[in-house]
Amino acid sequence: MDFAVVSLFPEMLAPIAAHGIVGRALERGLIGLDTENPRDHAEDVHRTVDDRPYGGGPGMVMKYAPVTAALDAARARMPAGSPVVCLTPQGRVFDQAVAQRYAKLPGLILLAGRYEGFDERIIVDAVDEELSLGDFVLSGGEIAAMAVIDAVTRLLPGVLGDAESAVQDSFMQGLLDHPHYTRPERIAAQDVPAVLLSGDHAQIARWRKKQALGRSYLRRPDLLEKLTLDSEQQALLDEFLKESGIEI
Ligand code: 9D3
Repeated sequence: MDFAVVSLFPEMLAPIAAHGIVGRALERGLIGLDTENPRDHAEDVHRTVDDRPYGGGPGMVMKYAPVTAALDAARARMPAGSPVVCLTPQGRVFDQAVAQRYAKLPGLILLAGRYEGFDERIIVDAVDEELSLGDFVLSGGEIAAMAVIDAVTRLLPGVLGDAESAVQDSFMQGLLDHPHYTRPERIAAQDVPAVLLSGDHAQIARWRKKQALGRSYLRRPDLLEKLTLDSEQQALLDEFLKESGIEI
C-alpha cells in the first residue's frame, strides 16, 4: 500500500519511516511513503501558502492554489483509487473500523493542515473524507497522519509476525486488554495473580477474558454498549463485578 502525505513539514514524517513496524514495512517494500510540500507549489517569490481569513479574525488560512497543486502532484504518483483524506479537528473520529477500511485500499493521500485550517473550497473540490483523532487540540495534522499510517500499516498482510497478529485480536473484539505481568513475581505488596502462575491455560484464558470485560465495563462503558455479550461473557462480567464489590 502506498501513502502520500501533503504537508508543510514533511520532515516530521521521517521518524515513523525510520523506526519500528512502519520502518520495517517500508524497508521490506510492503508500504511506500511519499511526501509533497504545498510550499513547492507556491507561485510567488515569497512562496506564500497561507493568507488572512475573509471576515477577519485571528490566524491564517491555507490557500487553495498551492494545496490543490500539491495534491495533484501527489495523486500523479499514487495508484488510481487512492482517496484524499484530510486531517482536521472537524472530521469524524478515526477508529479501528476506519483503519480496516483503509487497509483494503491501494493507496491513501493524507492532507495535513497547519494554521487555522484550509480554505473550505479545498475540502469541497479535492477531499474525500475528513478525519480527526479526537477532542483535543493538536498544532497541525502531521501527527494525526502518522497515527493513521501506523494503524493502517499494522493491518496489512505480512507486516506483523504471527505473535503480534494474535495480540491484535483482542482489540478487534472491541474490548480493552487484560492486565499483563512479567518477572519478578513479587513487587513490594503486589503479587502476580496466582492463576497466571498455575500453568492452567484454560483458567488463565478465563481470567484474562474476565479482566478484559471488567476493565472495559469500568473504564470504557461506550465499548461494551456497542457489543452484545454472550452468556459466558455476561457471567464473567457478573463475577468480576461481584469480586470487585461493585453493585450492578
Ligand atoms: C486553537 C485553534 N482552534 C481555534 C478554534 C482551531 C484549530 C485549528 C487547527 C485547532 C487545531 C488545529 C490543528 N489541528 C489539526 O490539524 C488536527 C487535529 C486536532 O487538533 N485534534 C484532533 N485531531 C486532529 S486531526 C488534525
